[in-house]
Parts: sequence; structure tokens; C-alpha cells
Amino acid sequence: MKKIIVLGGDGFCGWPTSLHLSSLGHEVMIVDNMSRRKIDIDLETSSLTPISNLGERISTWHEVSGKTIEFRNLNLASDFDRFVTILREFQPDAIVHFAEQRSAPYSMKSTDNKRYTVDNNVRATHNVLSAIVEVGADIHLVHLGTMGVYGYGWAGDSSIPEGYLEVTLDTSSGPKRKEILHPADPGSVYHMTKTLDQLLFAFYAKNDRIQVTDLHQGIVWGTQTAQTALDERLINRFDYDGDYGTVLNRFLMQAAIGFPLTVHGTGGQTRAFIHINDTVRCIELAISNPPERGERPMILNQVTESHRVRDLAEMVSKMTGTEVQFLPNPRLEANENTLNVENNKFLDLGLTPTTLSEGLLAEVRDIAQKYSFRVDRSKILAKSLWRKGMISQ
Ligand code: USQ
Repeated sequence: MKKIIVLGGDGFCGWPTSLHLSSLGHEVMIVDNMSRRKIDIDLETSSLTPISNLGERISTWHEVSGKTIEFRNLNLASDFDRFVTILREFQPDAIVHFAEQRSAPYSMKSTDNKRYTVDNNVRATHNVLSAIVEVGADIHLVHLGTMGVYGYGWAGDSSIPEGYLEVTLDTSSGPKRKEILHPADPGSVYHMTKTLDQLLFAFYAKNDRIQVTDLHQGIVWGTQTAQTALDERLINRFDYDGDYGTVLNRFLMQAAIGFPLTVHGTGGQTRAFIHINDTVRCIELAISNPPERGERPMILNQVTESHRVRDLAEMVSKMTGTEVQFLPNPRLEANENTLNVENNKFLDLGLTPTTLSEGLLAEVRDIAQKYSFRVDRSKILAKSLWRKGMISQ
């Protein structure tokens, strides 16, 4: 069993991951500065599901499972010395890093939001890496990255490899094959911070021999895991608002209240998806299979299936009878793209994906409909424009 710190352990992926790791018998400590809850207050919105405060979550988990999760309230971007002290005292074997501002629309909303997202995310990641070097301990860092680092469509219909691209260089002694970090092509300031993270990982893996696993995750859907479903006080968050809600969960909530499904542009955007249950399992598998010390960062594509946005809308519409509405796209992104993603590494490690066809209906019934009375309809439409004064497509 391992000692594991979950940075951002109160968030949408962090909370179910903390419970999953704790249920497996690992000793878990959550480090979080409650920023996600504070942003909800600023945006005057809240999770569709009634999430308890972190103290109640942790005490309920103890009541239900007999297991203890520790918590430290700390801002990773600014409180470096305290973080070093925590590492010295807790002596983790692994750190799971979710502690970043994760919404693309939020990151594009204003100059302040762009600056906050870069300052928060890049400094947090760099502080984690330098703190690991500072304590000189053998700590495996598992980071939640994004599929968005690859960009969408520039490589045509060739498949996206797991992090590294093989290229052939013309040298004076003939062609030379080389594997390089896949070119970055971020579509928002948020996604850009994750591409910068990749360079930090590459440097610290090379210079300080830190073991890093970077997980390029797709869009998560679903809400509950086996552990968060044990008691309503453990329930996971479900974002539906125009900034933090992700596309499929938004469609499910919209269907539950009969709100026309909000497809941006033509809906020809193809994206990769994964269920929250598979997210927590992937983190478990990543922790159990660290790269060797001195190796370059291990990159895995954490996705299980790809879909076009308008196909998802049609699927939800057929299932529920809700109409589909094509809206001007507030983002700058390709109207249509193909996406083939390699994900063999997780499948080889034993991941058995939850598919959309299995889980979708239960999600509408058990979560979206059950809590539909909590929806604030004025928060549904996405209003964050990618370029000031941009003419919608
Ligand atoms: N979209 C709609 N209608 C909506 C909401 C979104 O058509 O009501 C479209 C967007 O225009 C976009 C696509 O759906 O083309 C995906 O949008 P999203 O908000 O579901 O996902 P995204 O902004 O890419 O970000 C989310 C998470 C982020 C994670 C990323 C994985 O917020 O943390 O890194 O998914 S990925 O998309 O694979 O890069």
C-alpha cells in the first residue's frame, strides 16, 4: 500500500479519485485550496448535485468505510515552503496532481482569467516539481493532462500517438529516426497551460530524474463512482453551467429539464470521452505502473471513445425527445474534425471501459432528473467568447 497525496482532491476528478485510492487501502492526503468552490461563488452558480463541504465529505467517508483521509488547505501556487514541509512529514510515494484551473471557457473569459489560469497552473506544477527535488525523495508524480494538448484536426485522420511522435530527420549521414514530444496545438489558455506543463515534466525528468506520468485525458462524463454513490454526503459534483459544464453532462442536464440541446456551430467537433469511473481506475493503474527513474515522462491517452458533438446531441435527443439547437459557436475551433486516438496502454494495463451506450440512461435518470430542480436556467448558455468582440460563426 502506498502513501498518496491528491492535489486538488476536492474537485470533480480529485474527490472520486481520493475515495477510490482510499478504498483500495492506500493512505491518502488531500491538498486543496478550495478554489473551485470559490469560483462557483464568483460565477454565482453551483453544482447540479448538492455537494457537502470537504470536512463533511471526509467524516462521512470515515463513518461509511472506517478509513481516514487527511486534508491540508494550501495554495500550491504560492505556499511553496508549507508544501515542502508537508512532503517531508507525510513522505508520499506518489502525488496525483489535479490542482489546476480546468475550464477552457473560464480561462478565456477575461484578461484577468487568462492571467489567473497561467499563474495558477504553471506555478502550481513547477512548485510541485521543485518541491520534489527539494526534499530529494523518490516520489512518482501522476499528472492529469488533457487531450487538448494535441489540438484537433491538424494531423488529418492520422492517429494520435501516446505523447511522442516518430519523425525522420534528413542528416548528412542519411535519414535518422527520432521520437519527439508530440507538437502542441492548444485551443484555449487553459489548454496552453497543460502544454507548458509537458515541458516542465520533460525537463525535470531529464535533469532530476523525477518519475512523471502525464495522463492526456478526454472529456469526462458521468458523476458517480462506487464510493461517491455510497452516501448522498459523498456525492460528486456535476457542473452544468456555460463555463464549467462539459458537453455531454450539459446535454444530459438539458434533456432532464427540456432545454434545447446547445450544440455549438455545426456540432462537427469530434472529441474524446471517458467516464468518471474509468478516470479513477486509470489513476490507480498509473500509480501502480510508474516509469523507471531517469526515463522520459510516460504519457498515456486517458480516453475510451470518440464522438462528434452533434452525434451526441442526436443520441440524447432520441433517448429523451429533447430538441437539438444549433447555436453560434462562442469558441474559435474547427467546425469539423476527425479524431483517432491511440489508447492501447491503458487497455493493455487492464482497463475495461464503461461505454456511453451502457451508462447514459442511468445518468439522466439518477442524477440529471433527480436534481433538475436545482438548475438555474440563466447559467446554461455559454457566454465566454474566445476573442473580444468576435463575430460568432
Ligand atoms: N460544446 C457544445 N455545446 C456545449 C458545450 C460544449 O457544442 O454546450 C462543444 C465545444 O464547443 C467543444 C466541445 O463541445 O467543441 C467540448 O467542449 P467541453 O466544454 O465539453 O470540453 P473542453 O472545453 O475541451 O474542456 C473539457 C474540460 C477540460 C479537459 C478537456 C478535455 O473542461 O478540463 O481538459 O475537456 S479535451 O476536450 O479532450 O481537451
